[in-house]
Amino acid sequence: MRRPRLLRLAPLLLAGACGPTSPSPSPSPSISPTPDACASAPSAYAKAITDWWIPACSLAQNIYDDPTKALGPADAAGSGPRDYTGFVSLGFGGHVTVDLGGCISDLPGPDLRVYQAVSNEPVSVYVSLSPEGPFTLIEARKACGHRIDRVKGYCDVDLASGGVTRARYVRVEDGELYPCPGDTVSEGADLDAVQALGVSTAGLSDPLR
Ligand SMILES: [Ca+2]
Ligand SMILES: [Ca+2]
Repeated sequence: MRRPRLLRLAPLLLAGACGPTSPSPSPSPSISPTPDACASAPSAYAKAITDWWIPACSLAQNIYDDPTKALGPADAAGSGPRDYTGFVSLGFGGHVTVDLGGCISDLPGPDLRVYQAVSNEPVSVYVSLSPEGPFTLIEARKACGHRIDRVKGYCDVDLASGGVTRARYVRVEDGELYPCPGDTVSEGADLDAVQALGVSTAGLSDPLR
C-alpha cells in the first residue's frame, strides 16, 4: 500500500518544485488509478459489444451470428426460418456483453429491457461496472418475449433482483439451452437489443455515440 501512495504524491511534489512563475496545473483526474465507469452518461440502448461467446456447435448451425445486431434500438423483423433480420442467436448457453456507455442506477421497478425476438425463449442477465467483471446475476433463465409484433418481443429486469445499485455492462446469456446440434438455424435465445429504461430516448435522432 505504501508504494502506490508515494507514487500518487510524486506529481504534486514535482509541481511544487516548478517555482512561482510556472503555471499551476489544475488538479488532474488521472490521479485515480482506474477510470470511473460512471463518468459519462449512459445511452438508452447498448452502444458497443465488449464480449461475446457462442459455442462452436451453435455457430456451425446458426445463420444469425452477428453480435452487433444487439446494438441500438430493437429492430428485429422478417420471417423465419431463414429471412429474419436484426438479432443474434445466442446458441446453447452463449452470451453477448454490451456497454451502455455509462452507468445506470437502480430505480424503483425494472431498469433494463431485453429485446428477445421470435418467441419466448429464456435469458439470464448479468451486470457489472467493468467489462472484465465480476458480473452479478440479476435474472436466471427468465422467459423473455412479451410481444410487440410478430417478431419483436421483450422482458424487463430489475437491478435490485441481484442487489445491485449501479451497472454499465450487461451480459445477456441464453437460458433456453436448446440442445446442439438441433433442427434450427437460430439456436438459443435471439437477442435484438438492450435498453436502459431510466434513460430518455428523446435524443435518438442523434446517433447512439
Ligand atoms: Ca430497479
Ligand atoms: Ca437488433
